[in-house]
Amino acid sequence: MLEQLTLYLHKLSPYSQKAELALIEANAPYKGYQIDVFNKPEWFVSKVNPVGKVPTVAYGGPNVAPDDPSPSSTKIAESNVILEFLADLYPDSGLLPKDPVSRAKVRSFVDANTKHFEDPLYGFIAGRGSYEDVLNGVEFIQGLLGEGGDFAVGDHYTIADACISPHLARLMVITEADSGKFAVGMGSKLGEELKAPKFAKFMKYADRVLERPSLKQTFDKEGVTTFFKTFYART
Ligand SMILES: N[C@@H](CCC(=O)N[C@@H](CS)C(=O)NCC(=O)O)C(=O)O
Repeated sequence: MLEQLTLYLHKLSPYSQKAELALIEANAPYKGYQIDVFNKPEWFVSKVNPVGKVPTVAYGGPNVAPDDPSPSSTKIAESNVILEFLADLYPDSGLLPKDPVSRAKVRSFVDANTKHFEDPLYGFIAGRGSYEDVLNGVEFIQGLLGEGGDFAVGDHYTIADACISPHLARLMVITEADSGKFAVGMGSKLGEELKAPKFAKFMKYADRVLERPSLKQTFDKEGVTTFFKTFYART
């Protein structure tokens, strides 16, 4: 029998959203608990995650209140590790396919997302990365997308889709709202450039995963737009 699972998250955190997406797609029961990452409770750092980051999962142990975590639950940090853990907990969810080749493809996609898409995207939003690196990342990801299947790998939602969808949602925010620390107009320019036939496969994939109920349920578009406008305000 599965044990209690508490997800410590922040509603605007893309990394937290990855974990929530996987939990929802697996139909998994969980308790979500919001952590104010700008003013972290002392107990979160001392009892849940010494690094103080969300997402973090507390799995097992007694069914305690999230703000009174038990030392006997296992604490799991890092969004991609959490995705793998959830796929292991729910082997019939399809979050990881059964056959070794497809599993390797999903894991390669997760790795590529971190290196080629996630990092360049937030570098660009924070004003320390380049526009070209984001476009190169889009091209790299597009090259990994399978033919015909609706999802990143094959015809089933996997942790590959869960890991990239929060970033696709934020990519669309910066192209629509031009909000971020990059030069004025570069977000809109990116949006225009992505409409080119060259990126059609990537955009079709993005549209498809952004339409999923799990994405809509976990994405506070207005909150993220405001956050990008204020936290990454141009000075
Ligand atoms: N590599 C980590 C990144 C997690 C992360 O940076 N989380 C941010 C929120 S988006 C956080 O908790 N920041 C608080 C802090 O760094 O003190 C993951 O994939 O889980």
